[in-house]
Amino acid sequence: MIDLRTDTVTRPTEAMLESMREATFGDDSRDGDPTVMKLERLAAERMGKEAAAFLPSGTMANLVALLAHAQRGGEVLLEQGSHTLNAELGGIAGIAGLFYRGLPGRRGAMDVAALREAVRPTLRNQMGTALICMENTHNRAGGAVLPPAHMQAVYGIARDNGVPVHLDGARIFNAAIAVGCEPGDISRYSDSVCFCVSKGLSAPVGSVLCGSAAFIERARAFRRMVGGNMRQSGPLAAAGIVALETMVARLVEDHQGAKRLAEGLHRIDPSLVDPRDVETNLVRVEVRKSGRRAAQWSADLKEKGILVSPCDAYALRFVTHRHVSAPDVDAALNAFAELWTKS
Ligand code: TLP
Repeated sequence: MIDLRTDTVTRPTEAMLESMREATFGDDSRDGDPTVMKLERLAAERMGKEAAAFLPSGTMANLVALLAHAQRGGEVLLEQGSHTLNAELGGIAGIAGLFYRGLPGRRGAMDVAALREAVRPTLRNQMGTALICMENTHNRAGGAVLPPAHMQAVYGIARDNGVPVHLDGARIFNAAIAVGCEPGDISRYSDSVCFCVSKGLSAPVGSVLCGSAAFIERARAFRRMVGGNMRQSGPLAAAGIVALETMVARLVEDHQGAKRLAEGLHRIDPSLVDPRDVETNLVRVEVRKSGRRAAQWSADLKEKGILVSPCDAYALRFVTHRHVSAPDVDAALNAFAELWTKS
């Protein structure tokens, strides 16, 4: 099977397994654990923030960020295709008690004019904006990178209005590699940022939330509240450290694989994808022209040994990662081409 469903399927490297065996086993929830603290320091440093907290997942990191930034009943402004609104099962409202407004966007970048109109103070008769969120890279927009100038504009509006900004940087290292900058050059346009070590960076589990020392102190309390304290999480943090120290630069290979895939699909039919839109390791493929739904496509591809995820009724998502080689990409293209000519 060639697994193009997601980059979370990446297995730990030998160096990670070795570091996990040698890790400390302190109780992170009681006295703290030296390996977890090391990962948190490293993460905060990379993101240019004062402090960080290690969490079990990106979903929980976003939830804890919402809880730590915003009071119940406040309004959160996000791009309408964001992962937080579309794939985190409504925790923003159901758990954090926040009202939200999805703003229109282009390739994951919210419309700045719409943001300017939507942001508002709390008055006697209206709830105000409690938080603005961005996502970079943007999952549903096919791994699109937010232009730094866009992030700067959003952050400027937020600051002018005294509103904090959270960045869902689950794949911020992919964004940094694509732009050719440091992740800190991206996270500087946010007050908090979370990223995953469990995706293309290949660690088995974990996300890190970074921000000011006071924010992270609040976040630690909410992490405990939602059940995110992990006790002897040293081995998981150890793998995360190896991920940060050794697995970032190679993400460029995943981006090259995604480009190769997009170019091949474009040759099969230009309606499937525009390779110019593929900036990182996610490829969003529009299969509407075939008349067959994405779920059907994914079932048919599975029979040919290719796993992909439907991401909309008529769109598939192909994700490249460490276990997908150039010949794997070509095999996926051949399988797709056969099915396309039949449709
Ligand atoms: N994304 C996953 C799942 O949605 C399936 C994926 O395969 O892409 N923010 C963004 C932008 C994400 O893409 C994800 C995970 C998360 C947050 C949540 O991270 P986890 O899965 O660790 O809770």
